[in-house]
Amino acid sequence: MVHPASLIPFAVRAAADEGDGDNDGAGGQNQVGVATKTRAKPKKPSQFKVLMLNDDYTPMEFVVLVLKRFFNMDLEQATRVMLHVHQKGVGVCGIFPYEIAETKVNQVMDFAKQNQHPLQCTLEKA
Ligand code: TYC
Repeated sequence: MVHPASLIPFAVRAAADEGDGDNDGAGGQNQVGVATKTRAKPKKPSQFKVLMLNDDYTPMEFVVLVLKRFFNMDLEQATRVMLHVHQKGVGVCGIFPYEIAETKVNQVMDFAKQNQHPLQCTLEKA
């Protein structure tokens, strides 16, 4: 990955950062609360797998419906993933940034509970 700072010519960076560590370009003479500090090494948001777990009671049709509704799969994809989980015990529904992955897990668990199925869904760092 190309570091974003390396895209800025050195002379420009040196002029912008007067070296007092606050990156505000004011040499430490600035007012309180000017939030201009940038992260030295920007982190790309970490990704999380949403996993579906097998059980003996949730109907296959319900799992297919969940995969279509919350993971935007078509019938063929959803059936393939459902059968994979049924046979192997666990399968990946998708990979998302943490907050989206967490939301999907909650949506699936709430929907399963509403319908009185024991279907379990969880997160794992990708
Ligand atoms: N094993 C379930 C059955 O035979 C079907 C099932 C598939 C349940 C996938 C959960 O995540 C699951 N009815």
